[in-house]
Amino acid sequence: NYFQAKFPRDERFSKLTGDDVNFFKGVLGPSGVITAEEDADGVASYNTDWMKKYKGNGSLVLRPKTTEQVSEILKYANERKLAIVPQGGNTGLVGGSVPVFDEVVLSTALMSHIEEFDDVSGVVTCQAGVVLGNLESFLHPKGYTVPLDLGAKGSCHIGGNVATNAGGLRLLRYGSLHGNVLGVEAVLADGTIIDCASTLRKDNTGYDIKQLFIGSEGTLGIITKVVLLTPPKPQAVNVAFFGLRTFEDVKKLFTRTKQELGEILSAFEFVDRGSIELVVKHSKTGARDPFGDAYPFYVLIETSGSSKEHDEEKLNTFLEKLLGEEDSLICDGTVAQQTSQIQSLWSLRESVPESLQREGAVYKYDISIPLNKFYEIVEIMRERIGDKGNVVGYGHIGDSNLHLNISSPKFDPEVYSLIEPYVYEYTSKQRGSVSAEHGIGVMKPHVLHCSKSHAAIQLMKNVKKAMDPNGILNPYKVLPTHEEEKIN
Ligand code: FAD
Ligand code: 2HG
Ligand code: ZN
Repeated sequence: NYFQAKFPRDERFSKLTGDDVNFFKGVLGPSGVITAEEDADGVASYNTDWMKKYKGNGSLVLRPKTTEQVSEILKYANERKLAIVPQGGNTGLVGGSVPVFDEVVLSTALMSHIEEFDDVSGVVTCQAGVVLGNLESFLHPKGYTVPLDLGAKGSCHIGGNVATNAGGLRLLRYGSLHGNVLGVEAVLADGTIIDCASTLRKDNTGYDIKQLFIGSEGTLGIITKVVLLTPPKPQAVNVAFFGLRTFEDVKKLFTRTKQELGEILSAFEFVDRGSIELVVKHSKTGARDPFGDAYPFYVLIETSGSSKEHDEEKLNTFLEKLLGEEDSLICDGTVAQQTSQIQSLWSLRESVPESLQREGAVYKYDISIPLNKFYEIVEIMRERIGDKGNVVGYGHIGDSNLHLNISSPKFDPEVYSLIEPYVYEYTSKQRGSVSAEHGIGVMKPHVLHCSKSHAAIQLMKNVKKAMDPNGILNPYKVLPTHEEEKIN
């Protein structure tokens, strides 16, 4: 834990009493309530995030099963002015899912029912707490799949995905959740249930209210139900991995790939040499360097289509063509033949975040940056940090989304001051985004202005005030506190 809030607890919020706990036990029954008094370890895990960077001091966890229970909880909390943190799978990377001080955690862990599936339209309706990987397993035998895929799919909840507008590895193919989510049911701070759980693709009846909840990170309402449009499961998935000399070549390869594999392309992911070294160093499954020689840059291309032979042939021909060209863009390349090989190649990309965690303290930046500047910030940071830390870059080239990560054996204020505010100011100058896909949480409210105008932030505040006048939903997150605004 090395995050220290630079603002005090908001004293408008009440402190939890025994009567409050008894009320919640009455609503949920004893099994739906975990208290620090009765189960300190149980509560501790809800207070700490996946990175172990953020640690709150909440003493109560509520685990409702139904929308009506969520509504009763919020109505009471709003009247009593008790602050609430919604929590899904707790895999968020910006500290949004855990208390900052003593907020009550409302977990969707027991809201895990898949309610309805239409096998003609592919529309699925489920409770917010369904684990993404479980939803995928439910859909696959029916010939469908989820339109988003993340390394955290074994733990993250669909409600958490919608609340963060998670991007992930296949956004390039299926687009963002703003397009794939057809409906949302949510509970407002005062307990009002907003039923926008439409299953329609077209519905232009005024403001599209559900969009407000997508990416609102638990600050506008608690998502209780999600209606998702799911695509057919591809019949054939192929993966190729390339080693390249320069980042210029990575960009050229992206253009060529779109031109030559466009209609079957489902991912174009990038890792640099430093990232691969971390994966190999920390692998528990014996991950190895993909090629005999080491290269500065690597690209993973995935295709998904309806004919294995056809796609395989297309990919092989593409690889042969690239290798055969004078001044080839690629130094080496391989196409996976079997499922196990596909998995090993994917794990060279997907295991980077976990490998980084084993290095000590990790300073994580998730930025949208134009492709012509994509890798420059990694090189600048290497220059600035020198041997005080390890700087790596990887991410979703297809979406211009760089994951810049820096690690040091333990949290080092000097390293930190070499990174921030520099990275945010640099991103702002390129008109990039300080959060491409992970959200703002408690990590970035103070730099929201780097990517949003004053007027836009003001409008966000007005929306928050209209939907949660007492500010009980996920306080200190997304919108800057008064203290943070004074610093700017
Ligand atoms: P949590 O972490 O529990 O919560 C995240 C935020 O949403 C919090 O602010 C919380 O208050 C709010 N929230 C949760 N549930 C609800 C709800 N029902 N109603 C209202 N608010 C709610 N993210 C990407 O975008 N792309 C990636 O490729 C990606 N890969 C990852 C890989 C790893 C290994 C890890 C650990 C994380 C990754 N993430 C990625 C980040 C994270 O997994 C996503 O942000 C995910 O969508 C969070 O889901 P969750 O259920 O864990 O939410
Ligand atoms: C990914 O794409 C995730 O692997 C995590 O978004 C990124 O660790 C990160 O910075
Ligand atoms: Zn990512």
